[in-house]
Parts: sequence; C-alpha cells; structure tokens
Amino acid sequence: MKIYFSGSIRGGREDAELYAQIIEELKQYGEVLTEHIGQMDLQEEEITDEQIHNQDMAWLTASDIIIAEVTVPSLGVGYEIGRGLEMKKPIYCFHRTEKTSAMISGCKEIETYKYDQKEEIKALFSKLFQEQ
Ligand code: 6K6
Repeated sequence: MKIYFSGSIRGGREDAELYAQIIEELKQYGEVLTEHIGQMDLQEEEITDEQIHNQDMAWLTASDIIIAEVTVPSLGVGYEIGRGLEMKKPIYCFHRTEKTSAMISGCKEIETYKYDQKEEIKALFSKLFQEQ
C-alpha cells in the first residue's frame, strides 16, 4: 500500500511535529511516499518549484490512498486533494478545527474527520486501513 500523506509546507509549519507523528503511525500500514512533510528542519532544497510539483504529481499518481491533515490551510494540500479526486484516489482528510473548507467537507467523494487528540486519529487509521 503506497500512502501519499499531504500536509502544509508553505501554508505554515506549526503542525510539522504532528505530521511526523502521523507519518510514523501510517508507516505500519504501508510505504509513505512523502516523509519529508514531517521534517522539522525542512529547508527548501536546491530544487525548483517545477521539480517539486512534478515529483509530487508522480508520487500522487503512484499512490493507493491519500491522507491529508488539513487543519493548517494550504494551497498545495488543496491542490493535491483536487488532483487526487480527478485520479479517483480514496481521500481521507483530518482536521482539529471545528470546521474545514466546505469544498472538502462538502465533497461526497472525500471522507472528512474531525479529531482532537492524536490517539483518535490512530484509531481512525486502524479502522480505515482495515476497510482498504
Ligand atoms: C524540500 C525538502 C522538503 O521540502 C522541500 C521542498 N518543498 C516541497 N517538497 C515536496 N513537496 C512539497 C513541497 N512544497 C509543497 N509540497 C507539496 O505540497 C507537499 O506534498 C504538501 O502536501 C503540499 C504543501 O503545499 P504548501 O502550499 O503548503 O507548500
């Protein structure tokens, strides 16, 4: 199972530590293609935006499932969700805020979950990966 984890980078890094914990949790269910999203000391490497886009699209295309933490609003995460929908990938979005964008929670093809503690997200992963 190839997992595409999506989380904010230029949208804001306040949840980076949480992303790292989520990625560690996801690793028991498959290969996480986007481990860099959890890097705490993330530096914009010597790679162009076009290379970033094309590499991420290749990973998105190769993935079996998309998991997105959407609490921190991010253009890139929204874009990846939209492109993943076009590719008919199963998409699961998680947020801790009371609400997330209506364009996410209002889309029937996306499963959206509100959670408070990271223990809850672990239980949700266990349930959803059993269903895959
Ligand atoms: C180098 C090392 C780690 O990150 C970099 C350079 N930046 C990116 N590398 C890989 N994927 C990226 C990078 N910037 C954005 N993305 C993709 O967009 C990720 O897959 C995230 O899910 C999403 C974040 O978008 P923004 O708009 O918050 O940056």
